[in-house]
Amino acid sequence: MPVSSQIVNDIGVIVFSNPPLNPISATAGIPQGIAAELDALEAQPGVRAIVLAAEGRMFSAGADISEFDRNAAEVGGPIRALIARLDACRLPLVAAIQGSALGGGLEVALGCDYRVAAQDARFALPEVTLGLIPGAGGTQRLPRLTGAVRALEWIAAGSTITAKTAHEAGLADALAEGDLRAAALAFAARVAADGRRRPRDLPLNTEGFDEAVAALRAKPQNPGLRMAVEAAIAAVSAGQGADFDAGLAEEYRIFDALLVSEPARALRYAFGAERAVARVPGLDPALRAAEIRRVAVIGAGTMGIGISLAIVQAGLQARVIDLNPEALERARARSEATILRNRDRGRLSEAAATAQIAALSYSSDFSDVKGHDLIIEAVFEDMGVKEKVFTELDRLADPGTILASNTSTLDVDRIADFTARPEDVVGLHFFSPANLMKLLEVVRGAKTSQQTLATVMGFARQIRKVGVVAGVCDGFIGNRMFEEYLRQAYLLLEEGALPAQVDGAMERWGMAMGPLRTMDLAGQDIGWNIRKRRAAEQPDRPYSRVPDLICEQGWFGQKTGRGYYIYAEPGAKPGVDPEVEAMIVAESARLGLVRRQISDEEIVERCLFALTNEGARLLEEGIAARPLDIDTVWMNGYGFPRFRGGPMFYADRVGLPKVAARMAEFAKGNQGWAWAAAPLITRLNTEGRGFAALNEGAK
Ligand code: 3H9
Repeated sequence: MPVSSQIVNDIGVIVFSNPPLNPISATAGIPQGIAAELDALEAQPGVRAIVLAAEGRMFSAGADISEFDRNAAEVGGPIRALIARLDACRLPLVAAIQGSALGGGLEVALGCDYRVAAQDARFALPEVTLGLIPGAGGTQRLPRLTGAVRALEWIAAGSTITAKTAHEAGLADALAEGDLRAAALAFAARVAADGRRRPRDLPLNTEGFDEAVAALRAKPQNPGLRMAVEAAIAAVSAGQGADFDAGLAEEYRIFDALLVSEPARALRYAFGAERAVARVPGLDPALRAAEIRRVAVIGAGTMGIGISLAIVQAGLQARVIDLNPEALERARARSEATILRNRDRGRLSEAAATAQIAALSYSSDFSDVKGHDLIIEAVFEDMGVKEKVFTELDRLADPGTILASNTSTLDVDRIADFTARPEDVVGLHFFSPANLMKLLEVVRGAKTSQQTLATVMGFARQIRKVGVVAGVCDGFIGNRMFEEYLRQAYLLLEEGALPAQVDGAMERWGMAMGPLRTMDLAGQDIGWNIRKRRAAEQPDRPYSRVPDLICEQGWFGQKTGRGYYIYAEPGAKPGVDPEVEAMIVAESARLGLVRRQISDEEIVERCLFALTNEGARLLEEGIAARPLDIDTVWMNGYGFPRFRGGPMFYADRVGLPKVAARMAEFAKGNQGWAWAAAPLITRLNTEGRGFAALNEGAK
């Protein structure tokens, strides 16, 4: 039974259960079940108060997101009806909260008179992260408990509140010492005689509200979040009139409208996609990931440092191995400085910082690769160097150890064949800075075993990365698509745009950083090397010369002070570089191209549809299993705005027939060969389907 009740002495206890995270799902009968148990308990003459509790590790993860694509009334109806039923109850109500009370889960608890929480409980109204606001009274009841300013700040940021802060702020009424259920029962017995104390009846403190609104509006915010923040301001403001129900109705109206908005659809998709990537097609779901505790990282360069930090941040041991003792010393110094900076900024406790430093060790002796569950190679990107490393790993590593390469472009199958155990070899492509970036491309070689794959997917989760499986090809999913995106950015320069226009258009559209600024940040020299190799390997796919012209000057981006822009120092704001602009204009003339005004719309379409087209090829080739894998890569590794849902989702929203028509137009222009439509796009259009059809069954 998802909801049950009992009477303990003279207190009714309702317990609901919808494992693993107790979403308030109407399909599972949770809101209806709670209301029914309430009816039954209220009808019992001896019952003096009621405790509402949940089974499992958390009180509730909120309304059931998987039900959100129904019509708005069906989404809001059941949970709102439950809370209205709580309002109408004659007996005092106490929520007993363990783990997290999120979104609609917290709103149900706010429909009770009191909240008793475990010491380690967490509270949040995280709806803005889904492009929404709380839609079951959260924007109306929370302000009455904590004051409007605090409530607005928490709702607008989707903040997670600790039990201690919740208690101080009036959101939690008591923190349980020991057993939560017993504490809630004792609390209920104490307040039973006091009658009801509904949050909706409490006075509202609005002191400082206008200033808080002004401060929120002054904060830079991406356009996706901005909409939800404005909605939160409107809803909390609506609660300041005399009529509670009018405020509530306004909140419902705003929530229902947001639910069908494009950003909310995209953010919902992103939420589901980031979880669906863990269910790898063809991988036996019954296979359990082997436990990874000790990891060796070969190479003490930037990637090695970032990877080892990501590992110790997750509580595992990392040993950095590099034959050069000076490189090791530099790595140690940089890693410790990063950890201590995190401590100084309050992101880490003293104890956690000490533990992370202790979990890192360094060795210049290659035979120390022994005794590890996983070895991640992060050495120079050259097949000869990889061959040496993997031959040695094969000779020295314990049997069964997983051997991973952090290569970003090289052939993982060739690397695997340097060993006599290719089934244990896999690609783990981290993104820089590896301690911060969420994405981990897991490259499945032709001989990678199911067990190896299952274990590294488990490892990705352990180190809090979003692991996405890719097949072997030059660039895997992300970089292969990035190549086509950059190709268009460079061609746009040749045809008439300037760097700031290209970047500005993409950033206004929502990309975290425009393509040229990204290259300046990453360092142009890496791309230059790749282009030289590709020029030899793929002479039929010529590249614009613009980036090479800049590299030939030794202008590699931020680290050299110049790239597409001028930088006073690394990390400084990019300044327009007239010399670069002159070089671009001269290149157009050399090519005989008459420079033209290019609209922001064309810039955005060309950069994005180039991604979509290459993404479709990756699907055809089986490099990416589903469109959602591609979208997850882009949202987590390349600053693609979550409120747009990724390049494949976005193309569906534009409409694949329109995308194909625009590509056909572009094919008539400069370097039109790059716009040959992927057969998959043509096929889907013929069938009247979109990429979404290829995601079906992922749940
Ligand atoms: C809301 O409440 C609106 C209301 O204000 C108004 C309504 C009218 N629903 O993330 P995990 C699934 S909006 C359905 O891997 P973790 C998840 O998909 C909601 N399913 O675990 C996954 O399924 P699968 C406000 C949900 O421990 C499984 O549970 N709430 C929900 O890493 C495990 O999830 C939020 O925004 C849900 N609400 O993280 C919280 N939540 O195994 C959203 C999870 O099939 N949830 N699932 O892939 C989270 O942020 C994380 O799941 C959480 C746990 C931190 C709770």
